[in-house]
Amino acid sequence: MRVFHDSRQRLHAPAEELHNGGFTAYAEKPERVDAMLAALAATERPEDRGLAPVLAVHDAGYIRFLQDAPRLWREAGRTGDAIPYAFPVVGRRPVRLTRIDALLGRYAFDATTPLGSHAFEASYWSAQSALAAAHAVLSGERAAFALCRPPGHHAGADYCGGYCHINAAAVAAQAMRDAGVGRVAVLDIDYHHGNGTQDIFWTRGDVFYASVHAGPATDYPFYWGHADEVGEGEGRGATLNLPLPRGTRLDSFRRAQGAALDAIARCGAGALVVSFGADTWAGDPISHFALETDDYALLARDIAGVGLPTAVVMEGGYAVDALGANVASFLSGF
Ligand code: Q9C
Ligand code: ZN
Repeated sequence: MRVFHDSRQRLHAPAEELHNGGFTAYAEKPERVDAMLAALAATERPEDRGLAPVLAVHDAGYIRFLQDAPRLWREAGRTGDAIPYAFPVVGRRPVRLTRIDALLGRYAFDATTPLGSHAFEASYWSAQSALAAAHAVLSGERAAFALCRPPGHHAGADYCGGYCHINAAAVAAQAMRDAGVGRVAVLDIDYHHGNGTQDIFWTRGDVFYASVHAGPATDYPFYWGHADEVGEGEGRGATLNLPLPRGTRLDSFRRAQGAALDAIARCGAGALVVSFGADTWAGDPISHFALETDDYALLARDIAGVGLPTAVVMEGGYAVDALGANVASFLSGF
């Protein structure tokens, strides 16, 4: 399978994150890339398709913020990574502020996504890798893998969060639409709900979003991913959420994914984007499912059975020592 990755994706390396009330080492670290590269055959560098495909799903003011934030942070006299701490919560009127802390609160939905000076660059190339995989399958590959990192599925049109800045899966799905695929499906099987992807396509009927994830009553991102979220307007019925309890193993995960695949097969999609997270693995340090390495090959075979051209986009997975084997197992199923 063709694998796309750019070494600039490695540059983003925040020192610490706010986790359960204290600062801990950043889980979404560049060593994740090394672990995946070591387990995969040769990779290709993506072509640079520019900002236009990114701006097709993201707000221009938000993208400018991602580019400017590290400089504004330094100009405010700060060192280290920019971290938001005050948010314009429900009911606050939109005000045009320029203070870095106000911008951070406006364009982030959590405080676990530090913006180091390379966040934009790394995420830009992560999105280019996803675009390359999308174009590879549009040109006839049955499946292609974008070794994305930073991940993307928590990033919405105008917000970052959950280690994500640019939503690579959404950029890829939109690129497929713009290349003439009438309907695109996104299957999200990261441990966490992909709130950003869901939000981006919430009112649209042309991109079907289905997610299998840890129930938001116990797990991040809490405010999205409940079973009754089905989309709105033209997008009503084009969002499917299948939350599962902590401790979930292969049998019930596979059943839920099967329900998502049935819906995808019925929706008339001409191409598929898979947001793949290996944080469903039993030993993941921040997650609570119980999948085993061999399970991923089986899950991938079920996905391949739908018969759609498929761009696989990497999302989470934080057990670095097992990450290569888990990704290789998943890709072997296609
Ligand atoms: N105490 C992805 O897998 N932190 N993002 C949760 C739990 C955020 C995960 C805190 C986890 C984000 C792409
Ligand atoms: Zn995740």
